[in-house]
Amino acid sequence: MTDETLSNLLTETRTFEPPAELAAHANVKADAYAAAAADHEGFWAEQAQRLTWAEPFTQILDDSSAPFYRWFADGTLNVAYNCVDRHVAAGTGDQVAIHFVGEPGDRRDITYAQLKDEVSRAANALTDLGVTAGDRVAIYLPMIPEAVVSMLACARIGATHTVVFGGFSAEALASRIEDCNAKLVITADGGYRRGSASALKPAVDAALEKVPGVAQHVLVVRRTGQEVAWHDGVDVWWHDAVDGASADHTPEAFTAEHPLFVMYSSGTTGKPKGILHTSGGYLTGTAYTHHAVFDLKPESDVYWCTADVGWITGHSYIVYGPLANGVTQVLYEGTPDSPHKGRWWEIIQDYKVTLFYTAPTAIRTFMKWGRSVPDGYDMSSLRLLGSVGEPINPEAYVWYRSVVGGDRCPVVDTWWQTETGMMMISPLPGVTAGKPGSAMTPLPGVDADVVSEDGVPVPNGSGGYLVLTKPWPAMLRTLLGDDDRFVETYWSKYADQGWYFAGDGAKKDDDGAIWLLGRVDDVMNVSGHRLSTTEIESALVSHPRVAEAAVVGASDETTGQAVVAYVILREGIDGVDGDALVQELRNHVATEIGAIAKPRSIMIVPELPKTRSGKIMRRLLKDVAENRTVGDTTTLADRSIMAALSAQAPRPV
Ligand code: 6R9
Repeated sequence: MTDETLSNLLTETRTFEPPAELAAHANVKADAYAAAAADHEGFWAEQAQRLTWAEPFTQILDDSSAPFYRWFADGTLNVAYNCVDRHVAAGTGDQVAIHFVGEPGDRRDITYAQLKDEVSRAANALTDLGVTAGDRVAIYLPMIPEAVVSMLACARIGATHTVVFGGFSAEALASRIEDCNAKLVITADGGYRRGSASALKPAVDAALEKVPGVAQHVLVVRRTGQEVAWHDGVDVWWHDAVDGASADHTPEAFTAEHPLFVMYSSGTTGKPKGILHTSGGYLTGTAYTHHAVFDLKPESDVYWCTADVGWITGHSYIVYGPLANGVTQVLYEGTPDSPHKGRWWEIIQDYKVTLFYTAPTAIRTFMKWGRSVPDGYDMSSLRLLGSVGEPINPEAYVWYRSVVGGDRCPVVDTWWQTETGMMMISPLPGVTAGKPGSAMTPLPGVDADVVSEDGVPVPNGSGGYLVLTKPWPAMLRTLLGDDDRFVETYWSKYADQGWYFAGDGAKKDDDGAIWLLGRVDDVMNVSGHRLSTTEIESALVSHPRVAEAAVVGASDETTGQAVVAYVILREGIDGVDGDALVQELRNHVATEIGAIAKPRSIMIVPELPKTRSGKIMRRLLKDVAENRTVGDTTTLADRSIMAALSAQAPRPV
């Protein structure tokens, strides 16, 4: 973030008080902060009572081998039972759990009773395919109900799932299947995206060829009906295996620390990190925050989170938190502009959505399309709006509040991470006044601070690094197979204090409210998705023409940041068709990682700016990418390089 944006942010003075009606009936009132501060562990033990435990826990937090914390460790539960069966047992089996809206217009309502049957059938089918507790299952599906069912079926039998976003390439899928040693892959023939059927199964076939001998079976949902290559003995149709299976399945209880899922996320090195979450603490944290931050009234609210289940937001706030709370929610398969730009607003109107959760990048896109689109729909059902994934700029916040929320709905800007599992810094809608651009204060039971390089909390009005100063139940437990990297990445910077280092810059305003300022490491945030500069650099360098590559995140009006790459060619530029090569390199990144990682622009350069010790100075490349006067170049080994680079305008593609 530039200094200019930073000062813009800090001169933002608008505040919006909680609506009186919401405040009067809010699920969580101001006293929760004091209660949690007085007894941190007691507070979370109380929240854990939202769940149904098979065997109650006797110990709350085990910090004996910190930072490998354990929560509720001697308690046992079944996560799927908590998300589905117990609602049926409580008599709300006829309530709709999922209003599914397919992109082509097909719709399906699934009640909790039906969801219980479907999850049970899938659990039996998985067992028949040889999956047992402790095994790993990779899920590579579009946003269809089977994605939710698959996750819950894994949870039900104690298998650990890893959901790989459908936009990722075969290469990325293969590395995840291999890294977590997935025994089964669940996929579909394809899904609908932007008005056409796009294939998924071929990527699974290609992935399995790259890592032979890992997955034993591929379970395939028929979604689009497109032709698929078939491998007898390996491939199994979902409708054959699941539809015919018994709907009777007794959920087994697992310990609270039983691994629930692994979510891969970009880190600062080329290799994605397998972030491991477990059961009891994770479900407690997501259920509580979903109840508190959305002020959820399960009997009357209709909730919609537009994230994909392939990301943590989909895990925590489509599947686990909301279903544990017995929500009725919308699940939408497609894109916001298919078949028309009012699709989302139409869905809100049709289902009378009351609670809506989306990302700033989507809001900025809608701003570009103009308010006349949402103005054409009746969205008076909405009562609360949420934002997640990246800092929301004040203008987008105000537009969201006014155009979508009719100036009556509070906006909750929720800061959290794949690693935190649950929302950490956010307003409570009935308590906290909202300031456009600020995530405000840590939630009850969460302890965060903004500190200097050497670990001193900064005074109000100053900036520093965001840290989490106490363990929380939904925290990641480790990085799969790499405890050292877990300790090194999150716990080494402030090891003396025992604080979790989030990797985000932040500022406290004069009232102590927290403003997030973006990543402080080499991780970019493109449309709310985390991408690692190093990962894209290594994808570029894997192309035979590329000798060296440097990637930076440049600010972008719509996507927050955009990928800008600089490459040095192996045999120089002579005789090269630059435009064709740039196109080829962009496609190469899409093949290696996925379309979301495609650079917005690639500059072919003769040299990269480096320090004398050989470190690429990305800060300077960012200046060029953002058309700024290049900053301090005194540490450069060769200062003439920057003049040459600046003279070369980014190649538009
Ligand atoms: C949930 C999710 C985490 C990173 C995080 C931060 C950024 C997320 C934010 C936000 C400012 C918010 N981030 N929410 N920044 N305000 N409300 O997005 O997880 O994909 O792991 O990304 O996203 O930089 O460190 P994940």
